[in-house]
Amino acid sequence: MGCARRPIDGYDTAYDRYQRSARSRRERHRSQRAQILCRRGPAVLVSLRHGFEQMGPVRTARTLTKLNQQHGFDCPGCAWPETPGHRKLAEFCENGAKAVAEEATTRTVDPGFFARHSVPELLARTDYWLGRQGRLTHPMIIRPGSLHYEPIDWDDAYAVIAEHLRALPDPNEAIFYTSGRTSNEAAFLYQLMIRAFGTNNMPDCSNMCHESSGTALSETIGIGKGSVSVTDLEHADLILIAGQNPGTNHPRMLSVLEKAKARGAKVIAINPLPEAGLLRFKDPQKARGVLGEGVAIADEFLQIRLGGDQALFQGLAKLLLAVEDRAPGTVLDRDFLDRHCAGFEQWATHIRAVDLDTVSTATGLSRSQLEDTAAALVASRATIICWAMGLTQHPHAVATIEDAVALLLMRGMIGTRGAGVCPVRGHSNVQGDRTMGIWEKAPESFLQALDTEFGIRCPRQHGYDAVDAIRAMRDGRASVFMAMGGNFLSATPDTEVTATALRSCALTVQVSTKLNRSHLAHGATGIILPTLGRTDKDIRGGRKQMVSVEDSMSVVHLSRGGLTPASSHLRSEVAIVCELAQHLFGSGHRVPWARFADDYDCIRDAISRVIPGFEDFNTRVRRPDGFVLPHPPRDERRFTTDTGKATFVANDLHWLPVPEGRLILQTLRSHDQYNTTVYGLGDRYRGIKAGRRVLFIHPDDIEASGYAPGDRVDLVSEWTRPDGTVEERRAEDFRLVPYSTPMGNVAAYYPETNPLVPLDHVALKSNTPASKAVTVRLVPRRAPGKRPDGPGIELDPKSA
Ligand SMILES: Nc1nc2c(c(=O)[nH]1)N[C@H]1C(S)=C(S)[C@@H](COP(=O)(O)OP(=O)(O)OC[C@H]3O[C@@H](n4cnc5c(=O)[nH]c(N)nc54)[C@H](O)[C@@H]3O)O[C@H]1N2
Ligand SMILES: Nc1nc2c(c(=O)[nH]1)N[C@H]1C(S)=C(S)[C@@H](COP(=O)(O)OP(=O)(O)OC[C@H]3O[C@@H](n4cnc5c(=O)[nH]c(N)nc54)[C@H](O)[C@@H]3O)O[C@H]1N2
Ligand SMILES: [Mo]
Repeated sequence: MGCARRPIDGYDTAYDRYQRSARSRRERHRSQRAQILCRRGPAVLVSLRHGFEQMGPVRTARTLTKLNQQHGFDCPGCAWPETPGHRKLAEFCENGAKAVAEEATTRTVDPGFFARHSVPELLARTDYWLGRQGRLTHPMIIRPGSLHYEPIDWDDAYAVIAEHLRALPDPNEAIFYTSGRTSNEAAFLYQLMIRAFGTNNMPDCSNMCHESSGTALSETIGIGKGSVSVTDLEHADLILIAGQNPGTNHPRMLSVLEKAKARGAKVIAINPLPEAGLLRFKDPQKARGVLGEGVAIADEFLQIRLGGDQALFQGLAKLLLAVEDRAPGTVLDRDFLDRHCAGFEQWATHIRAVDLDTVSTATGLSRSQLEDTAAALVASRATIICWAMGLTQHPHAVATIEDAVALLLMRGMIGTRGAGVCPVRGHSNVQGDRTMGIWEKAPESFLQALDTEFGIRCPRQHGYDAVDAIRAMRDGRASVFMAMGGNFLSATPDTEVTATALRSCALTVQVSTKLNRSHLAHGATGIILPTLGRTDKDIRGGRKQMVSVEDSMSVVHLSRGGLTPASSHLRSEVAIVCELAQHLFGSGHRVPWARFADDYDCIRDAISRVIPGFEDFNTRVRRPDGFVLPHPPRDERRFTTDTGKATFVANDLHWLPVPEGRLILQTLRSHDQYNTTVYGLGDRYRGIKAGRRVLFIHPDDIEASGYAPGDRVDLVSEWTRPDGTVEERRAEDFRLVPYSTPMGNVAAYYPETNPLVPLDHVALKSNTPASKAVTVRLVPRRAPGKRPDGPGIELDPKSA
């Protein structure tokens, strides 16, 4: 038992405790699988510690040995694909295992819990505390004027919801949110129910996430998804990783990058922060965890200023054009440009006018760094650009990504081996949910196919995205809000505004696995419907049902939960949608809801007739590694844009200058959270031991603002309205942590900082909150001595 004897990071103690306390031989025997996992190293040990704490050793072993296996369940962590073919026993990472432990916990939040704790009391708790209380076990309702949730029967809950929906003067006064964990099957039925009801109001987490990528990619290459596979990454010469922290958020990606490097690929990290996983790495599946004295994944680190990436991509394009001018034929793929592209000449003229000094100012990078990077691009025969939230959550995010695409197009580097675009998705099925029609502006072809399959008439008017949904509730244009998963209140910007918007609703409904802050900002009536998660066994129609998901690289595969659910009252998301639809539409509706609820194969059959690429869905999804959806640029260099060509877009250059006496704040994830779910209060990759209310700031900026490292301050954000007046928002009590970040650029954790993000501060075209580009200033604390690590998000409990 290597792991028990080798104390690393102190994480062996949970295992030791178990060894001492294991009561029966049988339990010991069953834990052997856990021991096998133990031998895989400390990152796995951290996973086990979380597992043991939340669900005990036996359930931990049973769970982790099924994670990402062909007959197991898909990791609810991130959307990074599994390695096709032979899978390792531990085909998961530390953070995936934490996500699983969080869901598979044996702790429960039952009616007694809600009787003990009123909503105002729960509002004063931290997000960390809320998340640790366990799985929701019963449908609950809070009635007008009450301070407590109380139990309600499923049928009664459906009746209340259906009644509210039917009473609306216009279906567009209802809003239906989706988070990205929802399976394909549930998502397909959910959007069907919503459209049959009569609205396209389907905001989803994508609106806060990769919407900018989808928008930019649709405009340039005709499809809003990435064009590369894992194999492409392994065959690339050069991989740029911009605005992404894979060591924390997509750890399994690092193993692929390591393989690529072994084959000679060069990796360039573009980030304001020296993120640990990129700069010091060890395979999380076989060695001492991502940290330790590992190797650098990145060959080069460009410490870019926040929001400087568009300037970088344009500057690099200019340098590449200059090389082509000096040595024609060395850079441009003329054949590809002539055959497949539109707008190149106009774009090139625009790019030639870019001023490289401006690029240096905007990026904070020296001329030689730019030239070296350009040289690496010229030398590479196959380049991949990967990115995540560091590019998408800026005001000029869409233009930035379009400029990244142009850098590849000019060299013909799309639809060839080892090259292309790689937006790395977040939620494990966020891409699949969009494919299934969770989209406020789904295309006509999709709506028509639904009409034909089900004999309904889908509404054509575009619906609200997340930001517009908040505006609609705030302004009284919507009064019923339903969420399929997620934590709308904490994930969206402008927390106070969003809370007021939700509280102004007549009804809010949350389909959830765990308690979160959104349950506490409810409408006059609030309902919680507890649901099965990815890990749970789902028995319907007398047999075990399976669902499917689509990963970041368009691979669709099955997920089968195997654990005994936390309570016998839980229902699957599919069942909840079907049962609600039956209450809403009555019997005899054209959609066979009852059949769908009892046989998920029937849902897949319907999907196979509605959505291109899903032909023969039930057969192909049962293949060991599932199947890959079509992607015209990747498969046949076909571009389904308006012009039928890959499009160069000439974008004006934007960046984020730092106003005098102010700082630009990015809001990001720690190593110990999953979006709004906080696993722990530390961030060991950034050296934070406890406490999430920290501000990472350049030491000179601390000094210039008259503070000392460790001082605690309030943050005030500033937002200039179109009429020139300035709005201010405040978040209290952040500790100043000197850190390696560009001058004028600071970082702090989401969701604690969401109250600072103005609702109207969004990316052009994608309407994504620009939560990595918030202008702030430091001010002395308003309430010194207050709680050191208070509620994740400050909301006034009295206004509940
Ligand atoms: N363990 C864990 N895994 C997760 C999640 C989680 O919360 N926890 N969340 C999931 C989800 S939904 C998503 S979308 C992904 C998110 O994955 P990431 O995008 O990696 O998440 P963030 O923490 O927002 O990190 C953004 C990164 O971009 C950098 N950055 C910020 N602004 C800029 C900029 O202007 N330019 C450049 N070049 N870099 C910039 C930041 O320094 C940081 O490294 O992860 C998914 N996986
Ligand atoms: N300031 C700032 N804000 C951000 C971001 C940022 O970087 N900065 N990132 C944005 C991004 S990228 C995203 S994706 C969003 C995330 O937004 P969301 O997806 O809305 O938020 P999560 O925190 O992932 O949702 C967690 C909740 O989902 C529920 N849940 C978990 N699993 C299941 C399930 O299987 N079924 C159901 N029905 N419920 C489940 C649990 O109740 C849990 O409390 O946040 C966005 N907000
Ligand atoms: Mo995301």
